[in-house]
Amino acid sequence: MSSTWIIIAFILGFLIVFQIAKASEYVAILKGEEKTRKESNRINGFLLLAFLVLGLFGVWFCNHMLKDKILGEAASNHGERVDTMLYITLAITFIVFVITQVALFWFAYKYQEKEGQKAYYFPHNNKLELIWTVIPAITLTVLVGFGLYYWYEITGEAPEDAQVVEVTGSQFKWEFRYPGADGKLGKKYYREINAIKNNPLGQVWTDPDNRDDVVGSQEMHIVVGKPVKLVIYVKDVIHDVGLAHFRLKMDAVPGQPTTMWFTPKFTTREMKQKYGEDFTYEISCDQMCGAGHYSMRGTIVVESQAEYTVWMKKQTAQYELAMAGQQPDPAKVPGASGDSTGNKETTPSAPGASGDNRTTSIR
Ligand SMILES: [Cu+2]
Repeated sequence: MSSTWIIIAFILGFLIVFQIAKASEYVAILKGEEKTRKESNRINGFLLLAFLVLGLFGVWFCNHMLKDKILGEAASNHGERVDTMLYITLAITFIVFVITQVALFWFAYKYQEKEGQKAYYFPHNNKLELIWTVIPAITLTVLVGFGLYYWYEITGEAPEDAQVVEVTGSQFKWEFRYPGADGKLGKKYYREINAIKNNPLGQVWTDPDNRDDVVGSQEMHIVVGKPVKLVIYVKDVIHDVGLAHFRLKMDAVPGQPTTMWFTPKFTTREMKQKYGEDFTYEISCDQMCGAGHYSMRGTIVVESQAEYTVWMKKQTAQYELAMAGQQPDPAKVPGASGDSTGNKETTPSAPGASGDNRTTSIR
């Protein structure tokens, strides 16, 4: 019903505009074309001026209304720099915006057609060309230079003591893997991926480094003030790890792991104190990846080292879950005891596989 009314309103509107245009055409004929043109020039000049004033007011008003709606303080060291770059870019573009818009609309008003006023013929000026080419070129080079510097820092080598978290995206969820006490992530092979056998990431169980790796879904735990290196994988299409509060974003590309690192500055609790109890650090998918793209939201818990250690102690290595679930064939799984006493502990035979002890805290 409402669409019928909208169509009727459109038709009426069109008829009114059409009639007004026709009427002004008759008026023009009656008054004389030149006089009408001058009058319409004057009106347009004033309208342009009004548009300038209203437009600038609108810009101010939008910024004023929306300034509390943006994400708040950046919650990582890299984020601070990204924000600084953003504010510098905004300041520069704002100055250029105001100068060009005022000049555009003010000139259109001031130099409208007038009796006895002739346009000045000004075809070329090398000096002006040089100024408005060189100044933007230098400014953009500096901005891009800073951007590249920060980009290479974010995607470059993480500090030695960085916590490593592997992030794997798939339609439509995030999975996280943490190295156990050995600090090493075990090998993966895509053909090993088997959700029923409790191996969602395709860990290769013969690799001893896998024995203590912890796998979680939808919630990532990291430590405040400690660098985190994300190693990003996907199982299907291109996704994108979006960490808006940390001002970071990285494509997750099939067949090509990507990395980035950052240091979280505030715990989730501190952010809740600042921005209200419903604050959540969010990991979103920033790449349209299918019908359920919108639901690909995970959370990040930033906590103290002590809290993280307690949390990590409560986790069970994926290896243990997988072995418990599938009643492994002792002949195939090295060191698997396969007994039915409920004791899920395995005694891996491979050398260097002693990092199985879940009570040992992660660095
Ligand atoms: Cu996605």
